[in-house]
Amino acid sequence: MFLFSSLPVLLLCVVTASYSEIKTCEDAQKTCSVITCGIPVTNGTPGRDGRDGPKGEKGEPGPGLRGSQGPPGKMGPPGNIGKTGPLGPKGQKGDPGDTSGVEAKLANLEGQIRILKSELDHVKKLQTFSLGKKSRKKLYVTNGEMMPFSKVKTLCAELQATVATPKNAEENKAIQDMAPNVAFLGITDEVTEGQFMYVTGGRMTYSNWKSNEPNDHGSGEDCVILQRDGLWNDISCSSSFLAVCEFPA
Ligand SMILES: [Ca+2]
Ligand SMILES: [Ca+2]
Repeated sequence: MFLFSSLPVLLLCVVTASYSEIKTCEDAQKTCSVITCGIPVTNGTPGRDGRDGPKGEKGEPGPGLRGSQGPPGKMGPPGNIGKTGPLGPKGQKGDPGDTSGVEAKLANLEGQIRILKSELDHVKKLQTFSLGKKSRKKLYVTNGEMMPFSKVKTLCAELQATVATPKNAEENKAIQDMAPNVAFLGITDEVTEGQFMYVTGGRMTYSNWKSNEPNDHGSGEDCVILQRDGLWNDISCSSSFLAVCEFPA
């Protein structure tokens, strides 16, 4: 629209310029937007930069030097245990070791054991002579103390012995002769009333009861004592009597 509306003015300016040389171009510039003077025109200033173009393809690696290798990373977790490998080859037979030192020590120990055995036999003979009477294969020993039956059992067990238990008349006499007082025997009817058993196990096979005994008198009598006359009586286990232990000799 502006081009068409300004066209008559342009034509008028050209006509006016051609017909009237008196008018200067300076005058024409005041009224015309297009100058048709003969004055030479210089080039304008460069225009602004255009928009960025599309991204190009990745280029080749540059010619720069490659960096040095970094430090090794952290150690990873341990792997699973592998299978057992095959047996290795059998080794060569070794030289005989020096056993002279060991043999000497062994010989020394054997000598000491022989001396100890000899001393032990001597002590046993003295013990048999001084403390008890030996009946066949048994040795009876007392410390002369009076105590409840439970303590007698504990005392004999500590000595790796058992409470004196006569299983025939000869053994009963042996205990009677060595005991300076009324002694407990290793026999009770604690498990079943009236059924006397050995403390070491098994039913009683020999007895030497006093007449009218055992009577389980009063609140109950489950232990057995050997009287000074060699006869037996059932008695309370909590009463105190002589401790006599029995060793297999
Ligand atoms: Ca009883
Ligand atoms: Ca009784």
